[in-house]
Amino acid sequence: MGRLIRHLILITGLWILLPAMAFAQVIQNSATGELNALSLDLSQATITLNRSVLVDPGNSTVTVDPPIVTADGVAFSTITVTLRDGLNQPLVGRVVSLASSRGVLDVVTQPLNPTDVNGVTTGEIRSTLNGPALILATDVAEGVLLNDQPQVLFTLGEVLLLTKIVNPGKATVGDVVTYTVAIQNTTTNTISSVRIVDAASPVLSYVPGTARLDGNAIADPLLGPPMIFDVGDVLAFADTNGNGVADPGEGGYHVLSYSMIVGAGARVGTYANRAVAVVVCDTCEISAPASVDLEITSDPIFDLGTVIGKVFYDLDGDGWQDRGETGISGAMVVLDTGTYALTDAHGRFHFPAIQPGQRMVKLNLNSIAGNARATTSDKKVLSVTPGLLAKANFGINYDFETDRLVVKASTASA
Ligand SMILES: [Ca+2]
Ligand SMILES: [Ca+2]
Repeated sequence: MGRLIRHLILITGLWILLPAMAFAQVIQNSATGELNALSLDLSQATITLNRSVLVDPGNSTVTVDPPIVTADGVAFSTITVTLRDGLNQPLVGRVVSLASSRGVLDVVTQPLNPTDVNGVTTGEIRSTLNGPALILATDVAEGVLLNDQPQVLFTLGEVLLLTKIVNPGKATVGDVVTYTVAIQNTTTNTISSVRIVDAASPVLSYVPGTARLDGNAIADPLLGPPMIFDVGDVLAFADTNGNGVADPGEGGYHVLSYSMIVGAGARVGTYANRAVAVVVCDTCEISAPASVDLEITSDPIFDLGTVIGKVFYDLDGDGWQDRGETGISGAMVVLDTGTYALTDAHGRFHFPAIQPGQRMVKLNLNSIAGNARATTSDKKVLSVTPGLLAKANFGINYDFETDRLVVKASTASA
């Protein structure tokens, strides 16, 4: 007679047979051993202690990969459920049921197996319906809904092609520029209720009343940020000229345009402006993002500063140009930007159109005849302010002793 192995649980002195899948609700003793008709053979029995194995809906996790799926009824997201107890230990051999927050509108494939040794089991979700679905996972035996409810976003895929330009491509503060977004349907389906989400730089402001679709005025966008333009239905692609793309005048081609003004907060630099087409939800993207750069340049009168100064013969060496102390012509003064200026007949120099900020001006002593030395520092750091003058004067004196030596030496060698 073959041996029958059973899981036995001792409750109030009685041995009761339970299916192998049973789980414990409380701490208890259990024994696995040989059962014969008369008594348990304790010499063959193994005794194990099981602790409580209640699902902890907070410690358990539910993840989806990928989180964004094309709503074609074929592409799917894998749902991974990890069941854990209150001590964060995996729960093994448990049946998990999956559902979508949108119910039967989505196709959910239930896990094929109970949770494995790591407490993990997986299922799938696919759909033909655009929009977000939340994943609901339940431990069947206990009827516990897990806290994690990750979102799977079903989209149409990248069915539209956006191309964005800005005109002009360079601007200064106060200028108005016009953005144009070409929208091309790559499918022969009409795409309903399309919106263009435009993440513009905060230094740019939409000019009210300038939104146009195919040349016709449309409602101003939601200003956000980001701005959201409602462009309605994008018609099916109808390739009249047979070149494979939607061209102006063909079905499936639309143009959105709008103007923006460069705000006072704009600094010199490049500002990218990103647009993407969405349906159903603001993140349900149905195009690749289209981006264009706007270059903000300086206004030479208002945005830039000027550095002026003098190089002079500082007879008394006090660092100031006093009466009778003349300017030195032809001296080279170098700016930290790499540009340089030569002093005029009066020892004056100036650097126009200088970027504001801390700038260093340096006198090149080698550019002055004789053994010149500076009575001031030969370097000056200036705070250059937009639209204003910053000044740096350099005093020069000569070391006559050295000069004489140099003159003697050169005479001797001549
Ligand atoms: Ca065409
Ligand atoms: Ca002086």
